[in-house]
Amino acid sequence: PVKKLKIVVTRKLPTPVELRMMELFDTRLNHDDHAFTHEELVEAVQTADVLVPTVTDRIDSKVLARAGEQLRLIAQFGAGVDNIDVQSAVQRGITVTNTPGVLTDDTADFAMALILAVPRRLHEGSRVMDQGLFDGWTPTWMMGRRLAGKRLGIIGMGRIGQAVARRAKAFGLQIHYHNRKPVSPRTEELLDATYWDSLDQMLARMDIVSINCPHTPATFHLMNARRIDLMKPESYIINTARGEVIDEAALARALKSGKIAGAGLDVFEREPAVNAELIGLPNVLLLPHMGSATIEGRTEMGEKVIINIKTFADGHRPPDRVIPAIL
Ligand code: 8YV
Repeated sequence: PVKKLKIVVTRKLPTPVELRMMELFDTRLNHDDHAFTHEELVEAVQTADVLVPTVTDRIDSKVLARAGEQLRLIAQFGAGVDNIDVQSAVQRGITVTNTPGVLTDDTADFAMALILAVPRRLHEGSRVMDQGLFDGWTPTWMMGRRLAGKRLGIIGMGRIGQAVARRAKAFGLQIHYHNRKPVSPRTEELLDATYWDSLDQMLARMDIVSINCPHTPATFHLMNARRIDLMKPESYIINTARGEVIDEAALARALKSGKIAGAGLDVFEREPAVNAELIGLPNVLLLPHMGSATIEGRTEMGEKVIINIKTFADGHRPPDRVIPAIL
């Protein structure tokens, strides 16, 4: 009976994942890998038993209002589910799942790469070489900032935040964090991490701030102009989570005027659009949402999607069910 389950996958996924899906379910793939339009999403929710969307699909209440009775599961390929109106889906009796865990290390590596790269100006050095402008070493050229002994403030101490903390600790950074609530005393001790109930107070004292929280109504523009202003002029901001957590226009202004020293951004408020003011700034390293882009990670994300669908189809609770109340 599972073979009869109609699955619509909105983006091209790693080939082994697609092959397995075809084997197990009645699967419709997106061969040319275009981003689904609103109309295509509506068509998909009217025909599919299971929709497999990604971060690029906006499954809002308008799309969900058009869903047919047959749609039972939205099995997101991705950890973040801010593209889905989960509340609306659940109210309609549609289960939502995601793929946490398997992209933790890759995303944390990426955040750490940015933490290492931005203060040491790797992007600036690389541009010099690409443009053939290296005309000799001098003792005072391309001086960056040392990491060891500095304070890293992590916003969002979930799986990825903790994985960033473990890496950063090995580089001699002091770990601070802000979260809705403190992590367990054991985790805090292992990470040597200091909890800040007040984000404002933490921000004023950090050398690097890393965003690792999901985008929810509560975290939208958490880093607004006022909060960015609290940061030290010699501090850096790193975002591998969601662009919406930072007011991008306010950040661009702060970076241009030297209110903060630099930024490493892998995510943007209106992807794929990037605030034009951010482009070309020497103190900014921009990347096109690559945090979880490893062959292993993307394959395991696909495997998780399959497990969620299979478990659901077998009449059990899928392992990665998203519960709206905890968002
Ligand atoms: C993916 C991500 O690029 O999982 C997430 O939340 O942002 C990334 O891992 C994307 O979600 C794929 O849908």
